[in-house]
Amino acid sequence: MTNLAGKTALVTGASRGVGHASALAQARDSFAADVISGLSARRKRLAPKYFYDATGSRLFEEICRTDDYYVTRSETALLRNIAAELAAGIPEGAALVEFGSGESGKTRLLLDAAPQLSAYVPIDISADVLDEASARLARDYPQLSIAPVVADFTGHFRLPGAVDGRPRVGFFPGSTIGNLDRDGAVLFLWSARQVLGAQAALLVGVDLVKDEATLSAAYDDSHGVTARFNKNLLMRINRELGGDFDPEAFDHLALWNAAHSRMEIHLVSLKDQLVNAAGHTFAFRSGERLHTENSHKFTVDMFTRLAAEAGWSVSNIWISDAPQVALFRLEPALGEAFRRVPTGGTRPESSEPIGCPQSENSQKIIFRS
Ligand code: AVJ
Repeated sequence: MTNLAGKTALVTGASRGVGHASALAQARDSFAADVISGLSARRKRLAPKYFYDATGSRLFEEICRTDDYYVTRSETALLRNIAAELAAGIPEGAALVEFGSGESGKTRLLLDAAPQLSAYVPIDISADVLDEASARLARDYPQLSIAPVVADFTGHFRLPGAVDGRPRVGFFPGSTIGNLDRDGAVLFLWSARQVLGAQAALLVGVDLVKDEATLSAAYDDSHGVTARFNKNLLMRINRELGGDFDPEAFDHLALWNAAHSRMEIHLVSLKDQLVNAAGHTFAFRSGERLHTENSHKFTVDMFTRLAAEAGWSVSNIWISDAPQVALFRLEPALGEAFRRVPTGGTRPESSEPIGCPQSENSQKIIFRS
């Protein structure tokens, strides 16, 4: 680990397994492979991680500023209000580990409230975003060691050796966990527990189930920003994989899937058409959908059970003003060392013994604006 303060060059290279150019080439290959398999499937689909090229990231920021998309607004207000309480649960000298850190915008609320943090490990798949965010944080928090890791946070990675021996607090805000299906969420939470170790806590931001009108407006905002965000996926395929999608020939569709407790977004073909991309030709029937995102919504009970399946117990829950989102504080559940593997995946390598006394104030729900 290196304290970036006062340095002219960032040290993110140390955490990268491959050079930048070859990482880019690899990313393009897996995008192509996923487009080919996703558009060839009987039910066409593409993973939401592909939304976030430079244009898509900008459009997402724009979504967050719309009146209809409440998730970011509610969560930021909540974090601001409970920052001191969150800080009180962070041990002296702890390392803050953020999964999918992006611009690290909300992180500052925690860093400001918890000067006892000695290190910050932002993990993100985009090296450029990570470099920029790390440089700004190094300038603004000179006492903090910053050890960025370029990785897909749903995959396997190691924490930088220099956070060894420090208590770790995981941070996963933004309701990003809602993008994962149930098995994926359990597997992620399970891996996070392995990575964070025995003395860990994990702060997770989760969107709550609410009335359908509020949900639908959030995923089909009146300014059409979410529609543009969704269609940018087609433009990205055109740009990067030589595609010839006509974005006008598709409609943005947001719908509430009650059976799975999730909002879904799709692109609906407005006519029978053939589209070329990544060296292949794909047929769309009129009305056929390309499924681009799931955004799961939880009740407090649902998320508590999900976390328990991954070996975490809930020590605190804070809930924002309406439209409500929640922040869960999780601790490793007692007796975790004896639990079996979660469903739907293989057990990630375990390097540390698990198990830590359960917090005394478990299940305290606090409603905060
Ligand atoms: C960034 C995954 C939390 O699911 O609400 C916003 C993405 N998609 N509008 C979400 C998103 C459409 C967002 N997450």
